[in-house]
Amino acid sequence: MMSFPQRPLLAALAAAGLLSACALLGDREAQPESAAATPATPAQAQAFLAEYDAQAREIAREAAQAAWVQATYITPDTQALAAKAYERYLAWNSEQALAARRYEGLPLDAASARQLRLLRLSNGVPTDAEQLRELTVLGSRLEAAYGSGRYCPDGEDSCRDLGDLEEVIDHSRDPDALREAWLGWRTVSPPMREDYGRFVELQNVGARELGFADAGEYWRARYDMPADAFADEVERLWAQVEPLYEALHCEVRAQLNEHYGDAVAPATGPIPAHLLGNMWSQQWSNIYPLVAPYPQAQAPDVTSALVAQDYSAEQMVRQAEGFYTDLGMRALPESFYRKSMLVKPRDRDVVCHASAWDIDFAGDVRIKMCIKPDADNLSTIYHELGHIYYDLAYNKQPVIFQSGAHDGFHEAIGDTMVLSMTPDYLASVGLMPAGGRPTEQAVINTQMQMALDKIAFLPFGLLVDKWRWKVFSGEIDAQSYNQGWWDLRQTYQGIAPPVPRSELHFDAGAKYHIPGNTPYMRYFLAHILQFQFYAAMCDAAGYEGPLHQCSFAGSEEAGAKMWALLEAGQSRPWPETLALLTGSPQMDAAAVIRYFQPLLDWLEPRNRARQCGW
Ligand code: X8Z
Ligand code: ZN
Repeated sequence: MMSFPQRPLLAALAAAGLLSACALLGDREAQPESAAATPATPAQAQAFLAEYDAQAREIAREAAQAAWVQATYITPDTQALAAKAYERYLAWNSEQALAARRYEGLPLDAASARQLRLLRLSNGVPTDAEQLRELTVLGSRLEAAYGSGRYCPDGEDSCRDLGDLEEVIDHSRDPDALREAWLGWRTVSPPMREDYGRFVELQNVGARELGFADAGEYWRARYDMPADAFADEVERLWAQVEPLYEALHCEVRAQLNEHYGDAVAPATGPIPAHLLGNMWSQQWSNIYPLVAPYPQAQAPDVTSALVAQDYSAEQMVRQAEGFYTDLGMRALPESFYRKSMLVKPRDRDVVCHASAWDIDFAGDVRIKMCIKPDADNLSTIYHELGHIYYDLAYNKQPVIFQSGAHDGFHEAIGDTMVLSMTPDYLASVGLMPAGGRPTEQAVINTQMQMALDKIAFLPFGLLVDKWRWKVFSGEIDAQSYNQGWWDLRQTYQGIAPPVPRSELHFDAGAKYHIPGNTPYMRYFLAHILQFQFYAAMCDAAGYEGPLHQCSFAGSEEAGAKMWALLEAGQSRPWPETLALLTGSPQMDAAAVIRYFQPLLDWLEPRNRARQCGW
């Protein structure tokens, strides 16, 4: 739903609610009786939208507040309250979406017509009150089950939560400990499996009421183009970057084989999923020391710098805020620091998965994180502040337009800033020793570090919703969730589970966005878009030189161009908004390839002697 695009339950129960632009639904759906009966006027349509806007601010704020309390204090009571508030919001929004049909086809200004179209598509949930209640209760329960998940091998005292298990996966090199942590976290999800199946059915009911075949088609229809065209668009982008991933996979597999030996990390075939330094094998920078191209040469080590300087969570957030204000953006509201949750409370369960919240469409913005002092967390803070600055920038828009141009834009903003954190920039803020011109070896090291996050992520970003689309359509049925999941993991990522898995498991459910019901293709798109944004901001900053060495930090020209994109929100079809910043209405991975060219040139001769692929 619209006020908290990063707020998963709310965001996605309504299949991202008002976030989305519409596909061509009109001719598929019968007009309600009343539409023909009472002709309406454009003035009435505008009055309707104004009234919708005023009421939405009230009712959505209430739901957001309840959801915030649930996520930062998980109890059966807060779960019930959040589900109830959300149910109220959805029921109200359904009524509004229905009422809006009365104004279709009127000669309206473009902005009003677009708002009506977006409103109509905003509620992919069942209209039946009992089904709606069931849906919100399930959503709330799944989210809470994930947030309070624990692995308890030997009774209460032995329990370890996700943060504890990630400490092992992220940093240990002991294959047995890695395997145990990997399997341990996956004991949390099997109990969700049944709830999830029902949750899928109910989302399909809602999507079908809107005229879609299933909820997957509904999700794909939110990109200002027909659902099928969007699926093709994703394939086109994946084809552009697939060779980069294969080259990285080949190098990483060889290095892991060298480190762990054939018995743990085979030289051919898929890579065992527990060895990649991440609970979901989605970003691999934690294993950089195992794959460093030139171990003797320099490489950014932000984690050590943060630890050595004893950075607090708030200092890390203020460091990131400084990046945005140096681009000419305003300081965060005072309430941001007062109301955000930056560290994990000791005395209660919370959803630690990082998120950004816009509570009231008017400046009550917050982030929720369990910050640890390391490089990954600093990047995630930049990411979350990207959401927050987007929220602040489009505050002047009507509520319905207070969303990303599409959801991939929202996910790309903060990451664009991270690309600008070059060794020079890091040195300027004291997070790396100052050095002169980087050596060629240091450049390759830095590229490898970046690729382990950005390139490694691409197939994962793609497959999560490939799985969900198949689940929604029934191509993967409730008896083959796990088989379907690992088929995709192997096909796209070239990874395999450390031990055989079965349908007693529910490994997709061990990834937050599945129980949290947050669409995931947005992150794949963001990983392409952020390079386009970065290249455009480098241009705006007047930078000339190889793309990977550009930092637009401190450039108000670059900041102003980004701000124009942010301010527009979802007020126009995304290709227009994209063109505002980049000059082109098309998503395109050419900038990804340009950025990583030095690494690709380095990998090519190394991989030539190997048998790549799996
Ligand atoms: O969920 C997130 C953000 C919040 S929108 C922390 N991300 C994805 C993930 O963690 O799986 C950012 C990268 C991908
Ligand atoms: Zn995000």
